[in-house]
Amino acid sequence: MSSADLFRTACRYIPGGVNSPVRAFRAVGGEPFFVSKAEGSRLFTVDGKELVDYVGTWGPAILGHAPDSVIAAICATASRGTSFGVPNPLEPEMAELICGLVPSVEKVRMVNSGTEATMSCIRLARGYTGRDKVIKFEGCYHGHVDGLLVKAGSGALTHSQIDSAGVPKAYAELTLCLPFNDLAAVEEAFAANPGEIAAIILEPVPANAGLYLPEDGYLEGLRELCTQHGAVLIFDEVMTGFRLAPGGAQEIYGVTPDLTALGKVIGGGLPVGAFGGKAEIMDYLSPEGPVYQAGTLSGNPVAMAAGLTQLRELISGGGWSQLEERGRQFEEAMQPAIANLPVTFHRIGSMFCLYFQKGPVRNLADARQSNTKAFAKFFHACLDGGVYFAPSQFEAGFLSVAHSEADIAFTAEVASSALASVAADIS
Ligand code: KE4
Repeated sequence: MSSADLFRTACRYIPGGVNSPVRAFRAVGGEPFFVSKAEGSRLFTVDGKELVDYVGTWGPAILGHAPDSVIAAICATASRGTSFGVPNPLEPEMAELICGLVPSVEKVRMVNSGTEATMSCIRLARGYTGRDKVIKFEGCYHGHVDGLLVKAGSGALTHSQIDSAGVPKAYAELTLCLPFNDLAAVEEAFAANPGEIAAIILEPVPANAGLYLPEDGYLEGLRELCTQHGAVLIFDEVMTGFRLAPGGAQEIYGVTPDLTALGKVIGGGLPVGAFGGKAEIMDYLSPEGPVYQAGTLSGNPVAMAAGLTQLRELISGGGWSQLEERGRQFEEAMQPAIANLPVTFHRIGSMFCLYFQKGPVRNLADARQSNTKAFAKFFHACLDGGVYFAPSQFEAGFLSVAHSEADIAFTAEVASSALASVAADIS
């Protein structure tokens, strides 16, 4: 069946034809293609097209798709049973590896998605502090947690549902949503809500409104304010964890959160999330403490085997220096095409974003100035040329260890002609 046929059937039985909104191509127009196989840096569509993939299933495919070692580990482990509902040896193995790679994580609990990880961090911070309010930042996306779907990024932003229907007003009122890179706004929030703020949660490198970076001193300032006011500092590293560095963004910026949410890379493509941090806080979790959190498939052996194998291959293969080198090559290759256009290219490690505006882009308000119509034309021109970027201006792009220099050269060529085709729209 063709993508069009499959999508028709999907729309009959699945809302919007997709199991996650960002996949619906609503922001760029047209219909999503369906993939029959993915390998290395490539996607193979049911229509016989081959694409260089810069979405990488939104981050997990850091080694590229279907690495031999990960597939072998999944098959071998699954042959011994897929889930026991009883502890298995790979759970302490994964926990020890995560705690070894992320020094701020003294104890960790596995869950099944990034959403579960951030939701659990919030509940834990509230239980630990006895406070209810939470500070988040406009444009940051932390999964579809009720209280965090307030001025959220990613698909919520793409579909202009940054404050989702179905979230009770009472929940939203407990969420203070502030502009990113504005420490004064955070100081004012603490002053206006003395003793009421349980936590600050943020993406240390926001990558769900495109990709922009924390300004010098910003993360350190948040750390100081949380310490001063007795609030829990939560880094949502679901996307940046184990991607930007072994210890994630907190290693790059040298700022230590109290709790960290993790996901994507640690599942090797299977459904996995995790959250961890100070043992003093983590021990508030049931059965040790009064904060309840649970999951039927949390720590299941197949997902643990996939994640452990992927992380170990990253470590043994020096994956992070390869990712930085690929990212540098990609940025260099794109320069000639973007040099004289009013676009803004951001990159950190293997994550990047090309904003269709002259910038600067420091926060959500800036990001929303982008020419999303021009982005949509660029996206389709690249797709027609064999390159798949995220189908929204408000997402990041990802390189993997599997992207070759030839992939990058090919991509720069395709992107260059795609940019030429929209140059008139943005100049
Ligand atoms: P999941 O529940 O989708 O596993 O993770 C939620 C999440 C939490 N925190 C951050 C920083 C995230 O980026 C995400 C999920 N990222 C999006 C892509 N921007 C997932 C793609 C999708 O929603 O289909």
